Amino acid sequence: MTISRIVLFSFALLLSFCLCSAVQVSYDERALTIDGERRIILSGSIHYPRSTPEMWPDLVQKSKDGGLNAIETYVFWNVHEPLYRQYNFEGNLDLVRFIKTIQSQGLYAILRIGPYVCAEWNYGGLPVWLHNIPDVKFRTNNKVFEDEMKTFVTMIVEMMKHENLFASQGGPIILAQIENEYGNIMWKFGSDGVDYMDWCAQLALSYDTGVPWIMCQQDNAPAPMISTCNGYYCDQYYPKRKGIPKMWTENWTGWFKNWGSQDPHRTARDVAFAVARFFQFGGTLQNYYMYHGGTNFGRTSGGPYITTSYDYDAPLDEYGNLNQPKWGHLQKLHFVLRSMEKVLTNGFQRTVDYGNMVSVTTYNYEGKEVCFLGNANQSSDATINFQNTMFTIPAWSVSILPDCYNEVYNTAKVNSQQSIMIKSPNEADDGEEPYQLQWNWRSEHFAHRKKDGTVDGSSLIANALLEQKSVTNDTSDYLWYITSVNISQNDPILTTEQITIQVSTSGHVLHAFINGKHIGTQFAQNGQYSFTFERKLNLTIGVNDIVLLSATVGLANYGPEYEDIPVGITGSVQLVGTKSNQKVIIDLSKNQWIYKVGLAGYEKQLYAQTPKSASYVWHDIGLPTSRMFVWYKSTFPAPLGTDPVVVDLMGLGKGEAWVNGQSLGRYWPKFEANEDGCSYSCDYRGAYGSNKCLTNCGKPTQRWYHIPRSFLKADNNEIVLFEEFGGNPWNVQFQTVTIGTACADAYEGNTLELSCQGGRVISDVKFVSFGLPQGSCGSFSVGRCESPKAYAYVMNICLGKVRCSIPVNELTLGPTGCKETNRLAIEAVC
Ligand SMILES: *[C@@H]1O[C@H](CO)[C@@H](O)[C@H](O)[C@H]1NC(C)=O
Ligand SMILES: *[C@@H]1O[C@H](CO)[C@@H](O)[C@H](O)[C@H]1NC(C)=O
Ligand SMILES: *[C@@H]1O[C@H](CO)[C@@H](O)[C@H](O)[C@H]1NC(C)=O
Ligand SMILES: *[C@@H]1O[C@H](CO)[C@@H](O)[C@H](O)[C@H]1NC(C)=O
Ligand SMILES: CC(=O)N[C@H]1CO[C@H](CO)[C@@H](O)[C@@H]1O
Repeated sequence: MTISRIVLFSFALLLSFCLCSAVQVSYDERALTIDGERRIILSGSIHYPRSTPEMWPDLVQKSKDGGLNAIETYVFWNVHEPLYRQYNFEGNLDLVRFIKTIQSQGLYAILRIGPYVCAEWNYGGLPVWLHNIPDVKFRTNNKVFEDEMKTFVTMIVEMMKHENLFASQGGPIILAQIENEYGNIMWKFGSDGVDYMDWCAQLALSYDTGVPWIMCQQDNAPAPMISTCNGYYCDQYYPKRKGIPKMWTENWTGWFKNWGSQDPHRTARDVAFAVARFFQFGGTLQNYYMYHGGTNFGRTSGGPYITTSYDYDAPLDEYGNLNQPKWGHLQKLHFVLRSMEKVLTNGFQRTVDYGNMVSVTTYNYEGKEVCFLGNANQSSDATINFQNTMFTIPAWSVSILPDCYNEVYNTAKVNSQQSIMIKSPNEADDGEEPYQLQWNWRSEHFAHRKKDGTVDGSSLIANALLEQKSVTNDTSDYLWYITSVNISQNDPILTTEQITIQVSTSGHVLHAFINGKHIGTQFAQNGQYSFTFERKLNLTIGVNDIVLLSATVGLANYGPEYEDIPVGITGSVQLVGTKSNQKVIIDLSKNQWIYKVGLAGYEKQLYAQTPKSASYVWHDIGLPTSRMFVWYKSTFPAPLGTDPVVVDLMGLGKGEAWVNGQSLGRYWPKFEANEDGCSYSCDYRGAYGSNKCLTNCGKPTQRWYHIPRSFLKADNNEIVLFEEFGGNPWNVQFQTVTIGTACADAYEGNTLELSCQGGRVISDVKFVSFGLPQGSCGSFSVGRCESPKAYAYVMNICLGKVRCSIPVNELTLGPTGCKETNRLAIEAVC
């Protein structure tokens, strides 16, 4: 369970919030209106539990600098109410503090209460105890579910009202959401689904918050609920009901990652294209899902098998760094769009089709005109004559002309720095290389039956195999299934040639022990979460102990009735003796099974920095490697500087890691990403899909784990690892993430900003060419023509600087003699 520790409340923050006056939020067929003015809302998703309160101000500031005017978040019921009627709003679950952080920077907030959230979040954000209440049925016309949902949603709405956080009270919240993508699964519930949707709408309205409510992916949402679009592209989406604006609540900036899958990437050019198209065709509100993805700390990742990193290839990376050029390229787009707000939201809109997927849209308002030249053809650039000027529109791009004459932005032309991030060793190590941690260790206990047949700490005995979360309520990943079988001397199974145990499980990981001996481990792979475990074994005459340990790796979060997807040993457990064609089967499924939830080391809180664990013995010699079920502990100094910190867990198998008692999440470096499907180059053109532009094939799915700076003290930080599969901690290293190489590839007429991070300066400039340079960052080369003066100019103003700004034109960089539009390419080292 992820009850985060109490973090002292920053009162300074509370005092800094503005006493803003109430505004009237409404909408019409074109846009959301704030005090009667139609607005363009550019929003980004940041989920508060996926970072820390100490990171929030910086994340919000970078969102604002990136041109957003709103932040969106879900509300995560299962972490706020981990046990029935026991609430937690502390630390990174402090929703009020998060909303006030948004407010203190003058941004709007969009609150998607759900409470179903999907979001690759454990169990879609609904509490597992809710599923264990008799007669409950999720997300349909079911009294038990609706009563609990109402209790939670009411609490959240009241909490927001109490702090005056709705716009109608002077707060930042301009929109709220009830349910979530219900339209995708409603068919499953027939008329009950319709009743439930109406009930949701009535519930939302009953709160009288003074702000509009949305229901995303819900075409038939009852008025006045506003249906909105989610997807990679929403330009061809139009609301079914008249009088509501075209709004896009989830524009997927990238994609999430599973254990065993490669790293997905969505190019800055394609995201920008999708956004520009949306605004070309009448959109006025859009939200990036995600703008900062962050980290699934503790056991919060959904799935099964969602990784601990939820980077998402978002404009801010997992650690809060600018993901460049994505952040910068979108920033420029946001500024252009916002400069045209009045005309876009009020103007008369006219689109002319030029054929071949090329179209020109003009908005016209009070004598002002803005134009979008769009080319959705994925292979051929287009040159068109528009108002007696020739314009070239690259394939799969949109050009924006705020005066219908000058192109100020094209989605395929990136003029922002590209940063190549590096992980550098802990500088607090006094230069000793490699820094060797001193490890202590102790073994985790295997649960076992005592002589009298009982099991210490068991919670339940049943003559059946029980579904895992119905026993654990998901308070732990681990559940022991323990039984025994008495084999008499003349049992026919002893006459067979070979005996195996067959366990059919719904996943996700199974360890088996017979008579105290580990006989095997198996985990789900290739998306097949149910599997049959089969191993040879020897039985002894008399009582044989059978101990099975099942582990989950995130509960399902999506799909109709996802809540009923079973985990744990739900099939059968059999001993199968084989002799030629004959089989002797002893079915243990209806045996007496003793259940024990969790592991002893968790029970003792070996990861915590409390006296409770101090009294336990840790060994400092004979460090075991490649041994399953070992706890490791070490101390380390915090890396110097301000750059984000990660721990490299290469060499470890699977388990969980903690720093100073705070969980970094599950780790599993041994699980390698698929070998296939990666490409060296990534074409931004053509519709994106989550299997396009993959990297990291054949490498550990996730090797580095984020340690937020606020988890660290200057020295004597304690790291604890629980190693479930067996691994080697000798290569564990602490590193900082910063910009290693900064490249520029900018077109004439732009101003290029080049910068390092964390106080570093540009220490070297490896390549400069102004003209027609070829290649890309890391492999630039000189083209047909270039200016001989560019190199000296760039060296002069950039070398030794934290940041520098270069006007890209012949005046500063010298004449090139090229006939085409000049470009500037730079590769600098931070
Ligand atoms: C894209 O352009 C090519 C070349 O002009 C043309 O053959 C093709 O039909 C176009 N594709 C679409 C979808 O219009
Ligand atoms: C799980 O929750 C049920 C009620 O929903 C409760 O009766 C049971 O004791 C809980 N079990 C554990 C292991 O917490
Ligand atoms: C196991 O079975 C044998 C023979 O049926 C019996 O004598 C013995 O008491 C049993 N042992 C236990 C622990 O039940
Ligand atoms: C079973 O016993 C045989 C003979 O002692 C031994 O060789 C074999 O490894 C054992 N198998 C298992 C699965 O323990
Ligand atoms: C509401 C919902 O389920 N939205 C999902 C859309 O798909 C993205 C994929 O990442 C999920 O994260 C969202 O939660």
